[in-house]
Amino acid sequence: MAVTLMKLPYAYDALEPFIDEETMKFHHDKHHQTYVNNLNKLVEGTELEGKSAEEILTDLSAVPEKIRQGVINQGGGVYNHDLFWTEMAPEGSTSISEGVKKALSGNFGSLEDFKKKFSASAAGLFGSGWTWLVWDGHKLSIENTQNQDSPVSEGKKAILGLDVWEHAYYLKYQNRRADYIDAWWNVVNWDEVAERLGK
Ligand code: MN3
Repeated sequence: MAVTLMKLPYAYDALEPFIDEETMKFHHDKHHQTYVNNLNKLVEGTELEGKSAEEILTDLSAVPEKIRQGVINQGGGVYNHDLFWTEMAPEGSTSISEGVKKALSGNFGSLEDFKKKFSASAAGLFGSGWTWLVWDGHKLSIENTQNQDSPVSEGKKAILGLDVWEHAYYLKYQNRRADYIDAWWNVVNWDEVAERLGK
Protein backbone atom coordinates (compact mmCIF):
# COMPACT_ATOMS: atom_id res chain seq x y z
CA MET A 1 0.00 0.00 0.00
CA ALA A 2 1.19 3.48 -0.77
CA VAL A 3 2.16 5.87 1.99
CA THR A 4 -0.84 7.96 3.06
CA LEU A 5 -1.28 11.37 4.63
CA MET A 6 -1.68 11.06 8.38
CA LYS A 7 -4.91 12.44 9.75
CA LEU A 8 -4.43 15.24 12.27
CA PRO A 9 -5.19 14.03 15.82
CA TYR A 10 -7.06 17.32 16.52
CA ALA A 11 -8.93 20.05 14.66
CA TYR A 12 -7.09 22.57 12.48
CA ASP A 13 -7.83 25.32 14.98
CA ALA A 14 -7.04 23.26 18.08
CA LEU A 15 -3.60 24.79 18.56
CA GLU A 16 -4.81 28.41 18.36
CA PRO A 17 -3.67 30.99 19.17
CA PHE A 18 -0.14 29.58 19.13
CA ILE A 19 -0.33 27.82 15.78
CA ASP A 20 -3.10 29.28 13.65
CA GLU A 21 -5.71 27.39 11.66
CA GLU A 22 -4.64 28.74 8.28
CA THR A 23 -1.04 27.65 8.81
CA MET A 24 -2.21 24.19 9.90
CA LYS A 25 -4.34 23.82 6.78
CA PHE A 26 -1.55 24.77 4.39
CA HIS A 27 1.09 22.90 6.34
CA HIS A 28 -0.82 19.62 6.64
CA ASP A 29 -3.06 19.60 3.55
CA LYS A 30 -0.57 21.09 1.07
CA HIS A 31 3.01 20.73 2.27
CA HIS A 32 2.71 17.37 4.00
CA GLN A 33 0.46 15.99 1.26
CA THR A 34 3.05 16.95 -1.35
CA TYR A 35 5.76 15.00 0.48
CA VAL A 36 3.45 11.99 0.58
CA ASN A 37 2.67 12.23 -3.14
CA ASN A 38 6.30 12.73 -4.12
CA LEU A 39 7.55 9.85 -1.99
CA ASN A 40 4.98 7.53 -3.54
CA LYS A 41 6.02 8.62 -7.03
CA LEU A 42 9.69 8.04 -6.25
CA VAL A 43 9.33 4.52 -4.87
CA GLU A 44 6.68 3.34 -7.33
CA GLY A 45 7.83 0.16 -9.02
CA THR A 46 10.85 -0.27 -6.71
CA GLU A 47 11.14 -2.76 -3.88
CA LEU A 48 10.60 0.12 -1.45
CA GLU A 49 6.97 0.35 -2.53
CA GLY A 50 4.72 -0.62 0.38
CA LYS A 51 7.27 0.30 3.06
CA SER A 52 6.63 3.10 5.54
CA ALA A 53 8.68 6.29 5.40
CA GLU A 54 10.31 5.30 8.69
CA GLU A 55 11.33 1.88 7.37
CA ILE A 56 12.81 3.45 4.26
CA LEU A 57 14.70 6.18 6.13
CA THR A 58 16.12 3.73 8.64
CA ASP A 59 17.99 1.89 5.90
CA LEU A 60 19.05 4.38 3.26
CA SER A 61 21.68 1.99 1.92
CA ALA A 62 18.81 -0.10 0.54
CA VAL A 63 17.56 2.88 -1.48
CA PRO A 64 18.78 2.92 -5.10
CA GLU A 65 21.33 5.71 -5.47
CA LYS A 66 19.40 7.31 -8.30
CA ILE A 67 16.48 8.15 -6.02
CA ARG A 68 18.29 8.31 -2.66
CA GLN A 69 18.47 12.09 -2.22
CA GLY A 70 14.85 12.40 -3.35
CA VAL A 71 13.81 9.77 -0.83
CA ILE A 72 15.74 11.55 1.95
CA ASN A 73 13.90 14.78 1.13
CA GLN A 74 10.39 13.43 0.50
CA GLY A 75 10.47 10.52 2.96
CA GLY A 76 11.88 12.83 5.62
CA GLY A 77 9.07 15.24 4.84
CA VAL A 78 6.55 12.47 5.49
CA TYR A 79 8.10 11.00 8.63
CA ASN A 80 9.10 14.30 10.25
CA HIS A 81 5.64 15.81 9.83
CA ASP A 82 3.90 12.65 11.14
CA LEU A 83 5.98 13.09 14.24
CA PHE A 84 5.43 16.86 14.42
CA TRP A 85 1.62 16.60 14.45
CA THR A 86 1.74 13.86 17.06
CA GLU A 87 4.09 15.87 19.25
CA MET A 88 1.63 18.74 19.56
CA ALA A 89 -1.63 18.93 21.50
CA PRO A 90 -4.06 21.67 22.53
CA GLU A 91 -2.74 23.93 25.27
CA GLY A 92 -3.16 22.48 28.74
CA SER A 93 -4.26 19.04 27.55
CA THR A 94 -1.01 17.36 28.62
CA SER A 95 1.42 17.90 31.47
CA ILE A 96 5.09 17.23 32.12
CA SER A 97 5.56 14.10 34.18
CA GLU A 98 8.15 13.80 36.93
CA GLY A 99 9.96 11.21 34.81
CA VAL A 100 10.30 13.60 31.87
CA LYS A 101 11.39 16.43 34.17
CA LYS A 102 14.01 14.20 35.70
CA ALA A 103 15.35 12.99 32.36
CA LEU A 104 15.60 16.52 30.98
CA SER A 105 17.09 17.98 34.17
CA GLY A 106 19.62 15.18 34.32
CA ASN A 107 20.81 15.89 30.79
CA PHE A 108 20.44 19.64 30.49
CA GLY A 109 20.53 21.06 34.04
CA SER A 110 16.82 21.80 34.44
CA LEU A 111 13.63 21.80 32.41
CA GLU A 112 14.04 25.52 31.83
CA ASP A 113 17.64 25.04 30.71
CA PHE A 114 16.50 22.37 28.29
CA LYS A 115 13.87 24.66 26.80
CA LYS A 116 16.38 27.51 26.53
CA LYS A 117 18.97 25.34 24.79
CA PHE A 118 16.41 23.80 22.45
CA SER A 119 14.97 27.23 21.56
CA ALA A 120 18.42 28.69 20.96
CA SER A 121 19.29 25.79 18.68
CA ALA A 122 16.07 26.28 16.69
CA ALA A 123 16.52 30.06 16.48
CA GLY A 124 20.09 29.62 15.29
CA LEU A 125 19.38 27.12 12.52
CA PHE A 126 20.34 28.76 9.23
CA GLY A 127 17.84 28.16 6.42
CA SER A 128 15.27 25.38 6.51
CA GLY A 129 15.35 22.43 8.86
CA TRP A 130 14.39 20.92 12.16
CA THR A 131 15.47 20.99 15.78
CA TRP A 132 15.30 17.71 17.68
CA LEU A 133 15.61 16.13 21.05
CA VAL A 134 17.10 12.75 20.22
CA TRP A 135 18.11 9.57 22.01
CA ASP A 136 21.15 7.86 20.53
CA GLY A 137 20.94 4.77 22.73
CA HIS A 138 23.17 6.28 25.42
CA LYS A 139 22.16 9.87 25.98
CA LEU A 140 19.72 12.61 25.12
CA SER A 141 20.90 15.51 23.01
CA ILE A 142 19.62 18.49 21.06
CA GLU A 143 20.52 18.66 17.42
CA ASN A 144 19.54 20.42 14.22
CA THR A 145 19.09 18.84 10.82
CA GLN A 146 18.97 20.65 7.49
CA ASN A 147 16.05 20.41 5.08
CA GLN A 148 14.05 17.22 5.80
CA ASP A 149 16.99 15.15 7.03
CA SER A 150 15.72 12.92 9.81
CA PRO A 151 17.46 11.59 12.94
CA VAL A 152 16.13 8.08 12.19
CA SER A 153 18.55 7.89 9.26
CA GLU A 154 21.42 8.29 11.74
CA GLY A 155 20.08 5.54 13.96
CA LYS A 156 18.72 8.00 16.49
CA LYS A 157 15.29 8.08 18.00
CA ALA A 158 13.44 11.38 17.75
CA ILE A 159 11.82 12.26 21.06
CA LEU A 160 10.66 15.77 20.12
CA GLY A 161 10.91 17.69 16.86
CA LEU A 162 10.28 21.28 15.86
CA ASP A 163 9.75 22.31 12.26
CA VAL A 164 11.55 25.59 11.64
CA TRP A 165 10.92 25.85 7.91
CA GLU A 166 9.34 29.23 7.15
CA HIS A 167 6.16 27.47 5.96
CA ALA A 168 5.63 26.39 9.57
CA TYR A 169 5.23 29.94 10.85
CA TYR A 170 5.40 32.61 8.17
CA LEU A 171 1.65 33.27 7.79
CA LYS A 172 1.32 34.21 11.44
CA TYR A 173 4.80 35.16 12.59
CA GLN A 174 6.47 36.34 9.34
CA ASN A 175 10.18 36.75 10.14
CA ARG A 176 9.73 36.34 13.91
CA ARG A 177 10.91 32.77 14.25
CA ALA A 178 11.74 33.25 17.94
CA ASP A 179 8.11 34.19 18.69
CA TYR A 180 6.92 31.03 16.92
CA ILE A 181 9.32 28.91 18.96
CA ASP A 182 8.18 30.52 22.24
CA ALA A 183 4.53 29.96 21.28
CA TRP A 184 5.14 26.33 20.26
CA TRP A 185 6.16 25.34 23.79
CA ASN A 186 2.53 25.92 24.81
CA VAL A 187 1.33 23.13 22.54
CA VAL A 188 4.01 20.48 23.07
CA ASN A 189 2.41 17.10 23.74
CA TRP A 190 4.30 16.11 26.90
CA ASP A 191 2.42 12.82 27.14
CA GLU A 192 3.89 11.85 23.79
CA VAL A 193 7.36 12.95 24.92
CA ALA A 194 6.98 10.70 27.98
CA GLU A 195 5.80 7.85 25.80
CA ARG A 196 8.78 8.16 23.45
CA LEU A 197 11.26 8.56 26.30
CA GLY A 198 9.89 5.49 27.99
CA LYS A 199 10.42 3.18 25.05
MN1 MN3 B 1 6.86 21.53 7.54
